[in-house]
Amino acid sequence: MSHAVTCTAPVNIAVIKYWGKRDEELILPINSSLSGTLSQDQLHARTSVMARADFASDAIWLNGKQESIENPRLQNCLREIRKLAAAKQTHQQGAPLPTDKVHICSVNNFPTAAGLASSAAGYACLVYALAQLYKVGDSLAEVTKLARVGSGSACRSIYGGWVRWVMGEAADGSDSIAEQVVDEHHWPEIEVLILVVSDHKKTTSSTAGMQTTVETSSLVKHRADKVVPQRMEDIQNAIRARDFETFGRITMQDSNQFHAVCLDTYPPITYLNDVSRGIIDMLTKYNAHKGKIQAAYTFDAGPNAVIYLPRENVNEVVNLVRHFFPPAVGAEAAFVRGFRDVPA
Ligand code: 2P0
Repeated sequence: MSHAVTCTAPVNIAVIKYWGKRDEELILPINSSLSGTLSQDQLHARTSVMARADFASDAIWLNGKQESIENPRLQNCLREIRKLAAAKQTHQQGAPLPTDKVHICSVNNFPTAAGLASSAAGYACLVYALAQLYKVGDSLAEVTKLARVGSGSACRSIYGGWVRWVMGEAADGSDSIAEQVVDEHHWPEIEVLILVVSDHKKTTSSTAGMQTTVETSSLVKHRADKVVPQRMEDIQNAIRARDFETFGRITMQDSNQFHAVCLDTYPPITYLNDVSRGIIDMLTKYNAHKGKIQAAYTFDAGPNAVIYLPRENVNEVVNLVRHFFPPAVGAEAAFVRGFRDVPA
């Protein structure tokens, strides 16, 4: 007998960035973080999982190509889910046995390693699908913990709307979970514009980059201990109050500090390029010209810009981008999207 589940999960884009772990194995961060989950209409991972007693071994295909199932992060997810399945007192009706082998097929509909949070959507989708398959993860909080051990930022893609990942204090990671701050209906005027500057694979992976940062940067300690806690409070209040001025300022400041921390790392990490810096300049001048913040940029571990902005400013900003950064220059207004519901 075979059991199969297919899910999709969206990308999330942090406005308070996660950068640095206190525990590499359990993926426990040195600071809390907060993100908006995008609509899954355009940027998503789609994962199918199938378990059968007669499969010879576990196997995984990513974007149509078979990859090693021995990836330690993947093994951690599979082991934790099977442990939960085995711990259920009675075998769950309609679920495979924990000993059945599983085949996993996952496809991203966007560049996989260009700093567009592909691992977040990928692991959120994988873990959600496996939890459905094995009928474990009784609460979404539990599922966020399972997603976290695949990739830290994945825990935030389990919810729609605005989501915080609470760093937690426990050494076993039991309180390091994602929680929804407000759902996707709370601030429907906000849109997300993604400017694809490059779809090449990034030069320094987030995992390796943040490890070097924790080992060498003094700025990151200051950031984690002294800056982020207050910013987490302030941005949640701004989101709840739909205060775009405060939200936008903190978003841009936190992106700037994350990239300053990258430069404070030794050897330094550079994710932004000249086009990224040009986009920062353009939006800084646009906001100054308007006399208040009308659009807020943020950059992850790559040169691509993500712009949060009220819908009424989308056309104006898209026209500015087209004027100053035509495709030949390197940026393209690729996606305009809002928020979404939980994985489906
Ligand atoms: C974030 N990033 O909060 C930040 C901003 C990149 C810059 O989460 O090692 O791929 O798998 O836990 O989750 C990228 O880190 O790293 C990331 P792992 P992950 O979205």
